[in-house]
Amino acid sequence: MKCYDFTPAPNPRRVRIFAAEKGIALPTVPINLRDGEHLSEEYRSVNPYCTVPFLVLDDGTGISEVVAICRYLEELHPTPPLLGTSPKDKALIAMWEHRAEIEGLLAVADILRNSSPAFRGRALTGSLGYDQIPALAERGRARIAVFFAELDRRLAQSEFLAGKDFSMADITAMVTVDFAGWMKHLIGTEQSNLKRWHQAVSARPSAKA
Ligand SMILES: N[C@@H](CCC(=O)N[C@@H](CS)C(=O)NCC(=O)O)C(=O)O
Repeated sequence: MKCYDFTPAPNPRRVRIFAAEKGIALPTVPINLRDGEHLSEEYRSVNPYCTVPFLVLDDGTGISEVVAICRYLEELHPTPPLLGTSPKDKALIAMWEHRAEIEGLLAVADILRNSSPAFRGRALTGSLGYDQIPALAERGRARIAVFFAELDRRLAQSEFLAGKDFSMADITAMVTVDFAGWMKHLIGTEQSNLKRWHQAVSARPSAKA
C-alpha cells in the first residue's frame, strides 16, 4: 500500500504519527499542495476529493479520511492499540478524537483558510473552489481559545486525553495544538495541564514523523 502525503500539512501528519507509533513503515507519495498538485487531473483520478492523506491498497482500493485510514491500520496492526480495546475505551477515544478534529483542527483550518491570501478561492478543500469568509477566521480564533481551555480542564483530570493511555485522540489534539501555533495561537502560560501533556506527547519519537 502507499499513502499520498504532504509533509507540512496537519492531516497527513496524523497518519504518519499513527503509523510510527505502531512501527509500520508506510510508503508515501508526495503531493505538493503549495504547487496545486492535488488539483491536477492526474491526482483527481486517484482521489476525487483532492485531499491528502489518501491511502491506496495493493488491490487498488482507495481510502480517504484520516479516521478511516487509521482504522484500517489499527485492524491490520492491533498492537499497540491506539483506538481502544474495551467498549468504554473505544468510545472515549472516538469521542475525544472527534472533538479534537471538529472543535480544534477545523477551527484552526477555518482561521488559515479564511484569512491567508494563499487560500483565496480555496476556503474549503475539494474539487470546487469556495470564497473566503473573513468572519469564519474570527470565529475560528474564538473557537480555538475555547478548545484549548477545554483541553486544559480535561488534562487536569487525565494523563492523556481519553484516559491513562496514549491514543489517536492525543495524536489529533497534538497536531491541532501545533497547527494552532502556525496561527500564533499558543498554549496560555496558565494552561499548565495542557503544557505538561503537550511536552510529553511531543517528546515521543513518533511526533517527528
Ligand atoms: N477530512 C479529511 C481532511 C483532509 C484535509 O483537509 N487535508 C488537507 C491537508 S491537511 C488537504 O488535503 N488540503 C487540500 C487543499 O488545501 O485543497 C481527512 O480526514 O483526511
